[in-house]
Amino acid sequence: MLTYVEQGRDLDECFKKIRRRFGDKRVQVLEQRFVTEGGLLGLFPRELLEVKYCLLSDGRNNPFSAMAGSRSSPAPYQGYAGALSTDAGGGLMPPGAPANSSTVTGTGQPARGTDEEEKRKILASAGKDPAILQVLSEVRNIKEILDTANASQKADEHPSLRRLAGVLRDNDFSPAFTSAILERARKELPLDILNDYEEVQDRALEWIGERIGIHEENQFHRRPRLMVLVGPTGVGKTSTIAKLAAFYGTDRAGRKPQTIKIITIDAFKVGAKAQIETFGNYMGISVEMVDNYEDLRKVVVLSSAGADMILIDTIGKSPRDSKKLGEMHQILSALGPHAEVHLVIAATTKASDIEIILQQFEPFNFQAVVITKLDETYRLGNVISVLADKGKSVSYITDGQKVPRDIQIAHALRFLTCLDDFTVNREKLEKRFPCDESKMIRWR
Ligand SMILES: Nc1nc2c(ncn2[C@@H]2O[C@H](COP(=O)(O)OP(=O)(O)OP(=O)(O)O)[C@@H](O)[C@H]2O)c(=O)[nH]1
Ligand SMILES: [Mg+2]
Repeated sequence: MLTYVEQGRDLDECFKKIRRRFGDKRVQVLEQRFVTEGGLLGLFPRELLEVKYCLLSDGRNNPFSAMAGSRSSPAPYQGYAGALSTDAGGGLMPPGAPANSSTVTGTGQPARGTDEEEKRKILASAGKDPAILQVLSEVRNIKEILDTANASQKADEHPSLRRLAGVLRDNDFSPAFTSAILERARKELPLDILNDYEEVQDRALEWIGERIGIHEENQFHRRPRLMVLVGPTGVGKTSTIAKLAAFYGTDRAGRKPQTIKIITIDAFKVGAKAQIETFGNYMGISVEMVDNYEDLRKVVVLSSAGADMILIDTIGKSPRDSKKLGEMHQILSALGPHAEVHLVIAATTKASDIEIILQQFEPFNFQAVVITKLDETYRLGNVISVLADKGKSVSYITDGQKVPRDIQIAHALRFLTCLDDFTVNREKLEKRFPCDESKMIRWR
């Protein structure tokens, strides 16, 4: 079997190159991997996707019949060099091909059952590989962009909806989210409302707000309440721990101050200890450092006496580093099933990366997401779209570097007022999404 290799920024670019080379011939992708290339003295290298593939003839003359029988070298995806579409499972399929189309065995007979099983296995293992997740996510994005572009170019689209589509896109809402809002507008808004753009955007803001999941704080915690923050590096976990400690540990907002303790699983990072200890000393909060399961278990038991709440800070983990994520997961299992896990994500993260972060941190069973660095972006559509799509809710938001001031309990209105190019009718939205003052954090 002759195999070929193509490199590109992403799968789309690789397929374009394959198409240039082989026209509309069918291909079978055998392997995908990221390779680094170039760079000056090893600095600033470029990461490229490398696709290994072979040409497919039709089923009667199958060029990879030997491979189809080999379970050790499965073929992750099939596709045409010419065009791509994704099947329900995220795999690439030739346009128009049935979702369960199968490869052909060495005898020329379709091996539907085994290939279905094979495909499931491949997709399951692909679902754990961040590199493949990235590729799948980008392919899905390409498809969504094409779908929305087609939808918004409809000649008979009302001008208000065209304008709304543009504003949603500029705010980085995903094509799927944008399409859903436009579809709802087409269905629900009569012509007199469509003719009034202000009214159209008010409705759109309401619909966006409805899709922002807000995490309801459990009022009846076991004592002490264990709250853990996990997430990628540098997103603001430690700063948020300090903000939370100040919020729950003082009588601001009319709450009874709670006795807080902090544990940090961050003993490896230079300066990490000093960072949180300085804050702990200032606030009179005890801070413990641990780096393994046993010590965490012991420290939690010891700290539990007299504590209302134990905040656990963790070392930032790259979502690409499955091994280190696994180690952190193992250490945190010392907390038992009652710990509340919050995943911290910066609002500046692009949508496809948020998807990967959510997926890679899923084993931590996080109950909610903390969105940080709201002050650093005017585009929140990425965060809103992905969280809505994945059904995740937000517990807190932070919008600045000042400890303890720059934190709030999550609220739909806070997201809506951050959107660019929308004129927010605050009064109307406050009625639609009322603020429970007792839950607000008011430092300012
Ligand atoms: N603008 C802005 N900066 C923030 C916010 N939250 C945190 N930061 C800044 O982000 C940087 C990293 O914050 P940390 O709290 O150390 O982040 P971390 O997630 O603990 O980092 P690691 O422990 O290295 O993974 C610091 O400079 C913070 O001041 C925020 O809401 N807005
Ligand atoms: Mg930290």
